[in-house]
Amino acid sequence: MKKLNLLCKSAILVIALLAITISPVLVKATPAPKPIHITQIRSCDSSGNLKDSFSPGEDVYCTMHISQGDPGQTLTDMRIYIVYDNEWMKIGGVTPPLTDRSDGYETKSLYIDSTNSSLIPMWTDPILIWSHIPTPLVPGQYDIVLDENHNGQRDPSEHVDDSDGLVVGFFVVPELPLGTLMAVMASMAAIGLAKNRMKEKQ
Ligand SMILES: [Ca+2]
Ligand SMILES: [Ca+2]
Ligand SMILES: [Ca+2]
Repeated sequence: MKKLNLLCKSAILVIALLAITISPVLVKATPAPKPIHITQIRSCDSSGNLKDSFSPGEDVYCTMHISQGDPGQTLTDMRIYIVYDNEWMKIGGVTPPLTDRSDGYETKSLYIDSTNSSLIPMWTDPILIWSHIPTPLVPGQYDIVLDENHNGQRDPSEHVDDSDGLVVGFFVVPELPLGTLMAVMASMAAIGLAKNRMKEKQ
């Protein structure tokens, strides 16, 4: 009888030890789902080809690169602003409010399901962010800002087409005779170069 009791106690001890050993493994087996992570936003055409120069009679699209996101994850009501070149940058330590210079900012939500989850990393389908109808695009130099938390300003973790401030997100170039066009582009490039030099000195 004593032998039987000893056997029972040993069995209980082994089961308890197994439970202690296995439980952390079981907890680890259900990791938290990975949230959607966007790494870039870039200007493109209606087919998703990256494009940085548009004429006033064209439409501007953008695409976002998603590096991570488990099924069921969402990002809701992100805003996509088109602003003048570097207009999103801090001035005197103050982050300026974003003012859209196109036909209004776009609102975009992302939802990851089991189908598109398997495609990540991926670029999103092109998103129309500035239509030339009814008003043609205004020539100039622009950046695209992804306001993920839709608070109307560019926070440090939020992406910009021109994230380093050294390159323009995209140009809208006037439709002019070739000679005039070359002169305009040369002057725009010179202005950009001068700005970059000023930034590097700061
Ligand atoms: Ca727009
Ligand atoms: Ca923001
Ligand atoms: Ca671009």
